[in-house]
Amino acid sequence: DYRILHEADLRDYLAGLPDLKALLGGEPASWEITEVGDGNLNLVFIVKGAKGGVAVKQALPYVRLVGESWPLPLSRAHYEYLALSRQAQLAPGLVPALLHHNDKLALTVMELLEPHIIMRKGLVAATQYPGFVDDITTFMARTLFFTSDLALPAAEKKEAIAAFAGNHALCKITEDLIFTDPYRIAEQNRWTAPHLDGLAANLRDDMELHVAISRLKLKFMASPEALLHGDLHTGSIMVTENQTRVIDPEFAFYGPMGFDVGAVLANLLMAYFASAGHERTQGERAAFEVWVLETVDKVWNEFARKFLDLWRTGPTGDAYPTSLFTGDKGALRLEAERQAYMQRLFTDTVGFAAAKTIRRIFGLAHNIDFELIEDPWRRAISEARAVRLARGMMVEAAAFRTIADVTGAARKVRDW
Ligand code: SR1
Ligand code: MG
Repeated sequence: DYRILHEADLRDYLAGLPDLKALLGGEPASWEITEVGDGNLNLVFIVKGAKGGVAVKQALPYVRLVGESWPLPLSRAHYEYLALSRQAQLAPGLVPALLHHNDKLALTVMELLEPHIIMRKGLVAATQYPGFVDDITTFMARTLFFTSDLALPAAEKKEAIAAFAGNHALCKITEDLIFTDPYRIAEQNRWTAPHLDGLAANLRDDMELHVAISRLKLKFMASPEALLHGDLHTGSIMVTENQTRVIDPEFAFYGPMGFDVGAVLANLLMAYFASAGHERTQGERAAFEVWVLETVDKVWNEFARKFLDLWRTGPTGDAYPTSLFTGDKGALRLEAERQAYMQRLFTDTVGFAAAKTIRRIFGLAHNIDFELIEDPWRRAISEARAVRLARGMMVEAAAFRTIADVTGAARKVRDW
């Protein structure tokens, strides 16, 4: 039953769904339909009628960025729908409203987010988002805590892991493109050449880095701690000045929490390093860079505060049974253990943030933060700074004890 939908086909399909037809309003022939997808994998249509609009996402049976030579299961649309539904329960108002889903067509219809834009585009334009920290930390704290063994009975957690286990083709993309290819010769790697040729060769020869990235890969593959978004970069977040919506969870699966938190931090840090390469006044540049680093600090600190708060006051899962931590002595010991847990999660986060940075500079999929810096030397300088910080964060993740250690190191590298 699957077919790739084109405009006319989509119009007929939506016209056959009474609720959506009413929401759009007017005659279907008058609906304005535009394909706007600029991501790596899917088709995305904006449909506007006399009364309202919707966004329609359809998975293609291959990787859009590469073409039909790289097939990819349509089932990712099913997992994206599952994840969006769960995230909507756990973090209401922070994901787009789901209006319709069709597994066979690998198609999902969602609320049209207007006037939201992709956050990465805003960051490239040096826009500051005052509501972002509160929203993204609520999203991460709630989706990660409530799907973990800290909050769930073991059987429920295991059923939930199983529900996402089939999304392994998307995990494999991450395993290859983030955790393996940038560190070896791979056909699809690319970088700002020849400026970064030497750095690329260093990565391929750096055994400490190879051990560190392999440990992270193992953690990614073998630590089903919580339901991850799985691709939580600033291209998966839509914003206005005061609103945040997390989109595109097609990489969702049960994995290590630090992978999501690290993705957010890495993409903010890349926006920070890219800033020096973009045309903007000195004043704009300075204000933006101060804001981004403050945001990095606050994202970790607020996330940790909210997560711990949920742990102290929320439901109790089968890990850390309350019967083992009774009385004042038990309460004190459990609180110390919570702090130790957060420290381990921070170390994971630092390592994953580094991995998410290096892949954007030497792997297949790049980001516009760097790509839109026209002058290759300026681009390469921004990228090399990001790699310098990332190398240290990956190999010596545990030496970064607080987020201030990360932002402090970023400031030093920025002036390098
Ligand atoms: C072939 S897919 C490349 C990348 O696009 C997605 O956004 C993920 O980040 C993936 O790694
Ligand atoms: Mg995406």
